[in-house]
Amino acid sequence: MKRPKLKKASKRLSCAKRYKIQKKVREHNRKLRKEAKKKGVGKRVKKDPGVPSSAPFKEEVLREAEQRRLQEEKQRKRQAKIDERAQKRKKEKEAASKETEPKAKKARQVIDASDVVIEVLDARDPQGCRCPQLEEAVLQRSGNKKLLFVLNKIDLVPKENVERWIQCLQKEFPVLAFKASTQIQDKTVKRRIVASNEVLDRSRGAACFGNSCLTELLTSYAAKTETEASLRVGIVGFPNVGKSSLVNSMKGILACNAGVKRGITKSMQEVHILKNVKLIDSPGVVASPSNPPASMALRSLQVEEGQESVLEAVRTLLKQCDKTQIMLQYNIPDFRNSLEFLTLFAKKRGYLQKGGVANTEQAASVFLADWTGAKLSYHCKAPENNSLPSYLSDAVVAEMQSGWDLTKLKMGNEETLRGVKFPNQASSISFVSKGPTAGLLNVNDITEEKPVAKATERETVQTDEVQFQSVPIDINLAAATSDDAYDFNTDFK
Ligand SMILES: Nc1nc2c(ncn2[C@@H]2O[C@H](COP(=O)(O)OP(=O)(O)OP(=O)(O)O)[C@@H](O)[C@H]2O)c(=O)[nH]1
Ligand SMILES: [Mg+2]
Repeated sequence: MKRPKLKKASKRLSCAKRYKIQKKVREHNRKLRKEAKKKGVGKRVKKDPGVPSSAPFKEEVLREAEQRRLQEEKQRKRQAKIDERAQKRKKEKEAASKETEPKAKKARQVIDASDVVIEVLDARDPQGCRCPQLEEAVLQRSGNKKLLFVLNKIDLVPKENVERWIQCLQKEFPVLAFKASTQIQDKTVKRRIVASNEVLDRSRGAACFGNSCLTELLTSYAAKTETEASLRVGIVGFPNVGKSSLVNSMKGILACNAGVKRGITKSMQEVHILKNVKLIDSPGVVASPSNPPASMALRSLQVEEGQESVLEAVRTLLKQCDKTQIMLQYNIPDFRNSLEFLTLFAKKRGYLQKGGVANTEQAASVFLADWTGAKLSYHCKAPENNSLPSYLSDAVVAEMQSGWDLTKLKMGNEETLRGVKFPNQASSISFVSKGPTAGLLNVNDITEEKPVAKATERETVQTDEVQFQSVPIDINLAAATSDDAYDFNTDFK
């Protein structure tokens, strides 16, 4: 209000207005405090009073405090690094599970990166582990690449069978018999496991055979190549044939992750085994969906990726073998179909769900793991006179055999066969191989082959059913329960 005779109006407020403003400010501050409390912002941290100058041992106390601070900082940094690495691993895992195309590419990458390609074959079904596309790709690549077969897991096959397979396969490529060590657990300490060491060899799995022969072969080949760079040896093959175990056995330490689960190796990994030789471990070759269901059950990652039920895979496998041998191997009574087999197997092993119901899914996973893992002994008959595949000619065979010290290889194989403890024929299941398994090496194959594959697969399933069943039926075993009404006699003759 402007008073007369004065230039400026007074700034004085009326008391009511002043009190009103003060009240508003109080309310506002209270609101801020309340919000801060809600967010968890605590009270102001008390200032460190420090060490008074008059305190005795002031220097020591300060030094101790400084050390504690440094230690805490170190701990924080370490934790941050661990978190960062975990995050990175998680991202890589997610990326690997998403990408399907590069998986097919990786086999080609390994071939391109190698001077020598080792195709690892499971001795229980060597023909089934061969991938014609991969072999052809090696032969087509420039640079005089060599292909070598390694017959792994020979300890799970009768001796005569291994010998026959070596004779059969060496008509095409040089073959080396191998038994990888399945008990290398140490990532740092190199502990060569010697076969004659009775203490270590008690469990059979620890010993490794064929590694010295392979080392000698590769070193002598590396010496012949006259290049300064080390010899690159690509290890390829279908999942679970023992590629990583072979690398570990050659190195003597756990250099690559290996295990019963299929598809453990997700990327290429280089491992120096000698000064001039390095091995390249690789993920398993992707099996084409056009393969017969039995080959897919053993070689593909369909079950792991959830594209096929384990029960269906077991059903397919059981059809390929003799029922009596399965009964003897698993020590279970007669069964009429795969579901009954799995129920008996689950009860025998104690795989039970709530209420004592047999967990057939778990039983099926264990059964499948037996067939590709390190335990079950089964074998396929080697063909008497096998003709060369279309991509091989006598000249190519001679070229592939040249450069290797074949007498040394023969002697090495004989020594390996003398050392390994083989199962006898009677305790090994005889299995009917479905022949070489087609693999996907090109990204284009995946998109091109899928529709055709589906049709072929259906056809194959149908022919299987005609062969093994009196009436073709379509049973979804995954959904079947114990009281599902279907003809039990249709599965087995
Ligand atoms: N009994 C026996 N088991 C073996 C032998 N070699 C490998 N295994 C087992 O076979 C399983 C598969 O071995 P891996 O070395 O992981 O096979 P991989 O080919 O690298 O498999 P992916 O990385 O999934 O492609 C493991 O359980 C090994 O213990 C062998 O010579 N004898
Ligand atoms: Mg591996």
